Amino acid sequence: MTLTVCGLIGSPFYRKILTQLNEKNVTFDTENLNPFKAGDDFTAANPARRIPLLKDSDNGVDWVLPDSSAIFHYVERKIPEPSLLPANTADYGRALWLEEYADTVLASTFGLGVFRPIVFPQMQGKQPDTEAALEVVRSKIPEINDYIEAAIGDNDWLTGPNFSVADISVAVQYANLAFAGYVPSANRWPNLLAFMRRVGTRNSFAAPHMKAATAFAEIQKLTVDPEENL
Ligand SMILES: N[C@@H](CCC(=O)N[C@@H](CS)C(=O)NCC(=O)O)C(=O)O
Repeated sequence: MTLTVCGLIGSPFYRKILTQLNEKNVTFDTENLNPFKAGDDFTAANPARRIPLLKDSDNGVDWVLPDSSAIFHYVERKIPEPSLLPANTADYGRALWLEEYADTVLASTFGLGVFRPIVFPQMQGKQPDTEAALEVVRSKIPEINDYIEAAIGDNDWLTGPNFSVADISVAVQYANLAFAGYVPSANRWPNLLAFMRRVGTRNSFAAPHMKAATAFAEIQKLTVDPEENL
């Protein structure tokens, strides 16, 4: 079996799958795939033209699976241990919901609202759109932080006693906010900050995260006035 994950290290969805496979302790290959530059074969593999993609040699050379959620649950079935899905049914349902919430609301608010206006212009030698990003940090992100803060509560992980798909999906999205320069206030959202630190101690997450952090090291970060308590 050779699993190959295609994408870019800056993509939270790509790192979601790298973290999962690292948790499984399996060897796998990676392939650089830039969704903005890929050719027609990318459209054939995924008409939505989004990364990541997964290739699995067990299924033949033409087999390719798009979408981080489809890939994640495919891998869970193929390599069940250690499981990243809660054993308890209620927790399992919550984990699927939080994966969906992270992949949609967090991804669009953090990615399109903050990461892109800060990082993308700089990749083309232009100035970041700091005002646009700050507007999203002020108007949309606090309510998301409140929701995740309450979902964590006094627990280590979002859904039950073990690290799960929910934790990975949420953490990779907050990581991209940090690459753009925004880290939620530790006074206002202490559970969220403690959660991010806890996730950061796992090698499965930290290894791809550090690679991405290095790639964005030179980016001029967003600065938020501490007085705003954001
Ligand atoms: N629902 C998809 C979303 C993937 C996604 O949006 N990937 C971004 C990179 S982080 C992408 O490929 N964007 C290309 C574009 O916007 O054209 C998943 O879970 O894989």
